[in-house]
Amino acid sequence: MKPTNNKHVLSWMDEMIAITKPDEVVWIDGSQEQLDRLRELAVADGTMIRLNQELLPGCYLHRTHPDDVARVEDRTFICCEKEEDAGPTNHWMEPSAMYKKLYALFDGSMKGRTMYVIPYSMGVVGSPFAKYGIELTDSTYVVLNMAIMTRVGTHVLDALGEDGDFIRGLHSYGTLDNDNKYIAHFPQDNAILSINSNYGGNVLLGKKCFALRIASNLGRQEGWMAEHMLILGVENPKGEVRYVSAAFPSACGKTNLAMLIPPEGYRKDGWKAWCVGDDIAWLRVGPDGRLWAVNPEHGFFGVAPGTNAKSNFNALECTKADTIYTNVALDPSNNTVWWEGLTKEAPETLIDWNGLEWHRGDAKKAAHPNSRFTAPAKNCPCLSDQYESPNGVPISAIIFGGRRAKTAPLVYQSRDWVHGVFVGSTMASETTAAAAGAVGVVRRDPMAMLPFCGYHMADYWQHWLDMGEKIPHKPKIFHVNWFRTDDEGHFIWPGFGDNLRVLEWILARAFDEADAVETPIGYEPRPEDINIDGLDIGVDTVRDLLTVDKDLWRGEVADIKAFYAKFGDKVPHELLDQLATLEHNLS
Ligand code: GTP
Ligand code: SPV
Ligand code: MN
Repeated sequence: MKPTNNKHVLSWMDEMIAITKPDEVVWIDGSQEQLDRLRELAVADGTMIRLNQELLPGCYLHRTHPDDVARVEDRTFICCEKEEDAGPTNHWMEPSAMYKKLYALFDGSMKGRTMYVIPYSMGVVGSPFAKYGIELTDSTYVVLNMAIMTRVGTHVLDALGEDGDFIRGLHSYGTLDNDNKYIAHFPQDNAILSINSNYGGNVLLGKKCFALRIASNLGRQEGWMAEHMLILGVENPKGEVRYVSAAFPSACGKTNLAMLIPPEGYRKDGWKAWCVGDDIAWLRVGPDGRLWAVNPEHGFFGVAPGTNAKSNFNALECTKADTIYTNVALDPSNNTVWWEGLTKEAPETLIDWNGLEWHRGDAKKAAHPNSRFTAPAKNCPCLSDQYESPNGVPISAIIFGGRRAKTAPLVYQSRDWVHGVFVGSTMASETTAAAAGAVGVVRRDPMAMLPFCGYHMADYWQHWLDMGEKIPHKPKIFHVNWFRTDDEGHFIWPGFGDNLRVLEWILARAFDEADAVETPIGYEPRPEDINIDGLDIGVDTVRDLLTVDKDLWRGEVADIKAFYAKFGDKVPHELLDQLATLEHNLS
């Protein structure tokens, strides 16, 4: 018997079954028994390796195809009706042409395979923020990851009811043919088609595809925002919890900031940090006129390399049970996992992410730089008690940031909302292994949404400006950079837990409790306003980290002009005015 009467669900499924021709159709009910059976199946057919169940209970390792290790921005399409609505930063194809092309690729792609039907919710089921999706997939890896990353099961179908609408997602790993790999989004139909990949962000359709690319379209129509942001609660010694959300590009520190452990002196004084989310925030104006954020996800798909007990104790704790590791190294001595940065010294012998023997000192990496863990949110020792709150948490500060070896200072504050939107729209960062392509190249990544905005980026900036008009009690907007380097290329700022020192100033500013100095780019703390007690850097280093090098910034202005030029006359005039002000301030 089918677990739903919803006619939209059933008619769409009939269509997709006719195209993909699976041998069998299995509904995912969300029960542990069913997931256990799928884990058995995935181990039996080699999709996953069962790890040491005493040391890592419920944990498994998956290795992807060596050419299928990251998001593929080149193969990602926004298929809205008109090309100009996708904008210059998205790949576009006319929807009917894309459907035709992809349904030909999906034709019979599930022959000899099982189609799994995953009803899932982004957000707490039944809450005003929640949105529902169904992903059809032939990958047990996708099912088991979705069961961690989202709320999955029959209760979602119950919430949909007989007539409710949902986001349609169809995935087949196909043949993993790179030349025919497509991640295609159809905003008019709330539909996503993904074929020939079996890697994270390309195939866990609730995540970037739905919760950002499709949801950004919904947010624009319905007056809310879908952002690539962490959500963090900072509790001060008075016991007040103040919330920030922060947008950093992929692999630029969201998970780390979201789970930070306060420095020792701060802990002694009673500071605490609470994680609400590490990657995606949906933001709406509340009845009280503040901006409220929920994390629509149910788990963390985090970067493994660099995660250790010192850099991110909480993330490491998250991965100790019921976690799926992707492309990390296997330690055959005890059937556990390893990645670069987990321990100072690697074990002598490992099986690398390709499944090949690896020896300490080998030049190649044992774990892929974009290897990841999929861990349930409930594993997080610092999970906020507001994590499941149906209305989310009120945001007092929005923080933008990126990886900049020079140019961007440790922290600055925008003069107002419009200036903050300008700061977000001009964000730049060195590229990372999270997407296929070159690493370490500076590129503009507005609001960390370059790969995730499901419509024209300049319309998205306008939406940010419009939202500003709708939020009576607007969060203050800041920019941070943890990644300035010295002449030898070493990071100057200690980062990680010590980033709380910067958050302290940010939150004090957000509540009008701290002073600032004006610079050509915005407000900055005085160097002595950043607490460095217990650090081995001095106030002069902080002064260096806060310098605004006018020459570098004039170069920045030229680069922003060239970047804005790509968007033609669609760039909101408010942002052009901000650019003119910046140029004037630097002259
Ligand atoms: P996505 O999941 O790809 O969206 O990435 P993310 O923004 O959550 O990135 P994450 O927190 O996983 O950080 C990625 C890399 O940045 C890791 O290698 C971290 O070790 C490094 N990193 C994070 N925070 C800091 C910091 O404050 N300072 C320095 N130097 N490195 C950091
Ligand atoms: C990112 O690349 O920003 C991620 C990982 O968070 S993925 O889900 O693959 O997009
Ligand atoms: Mn991300």
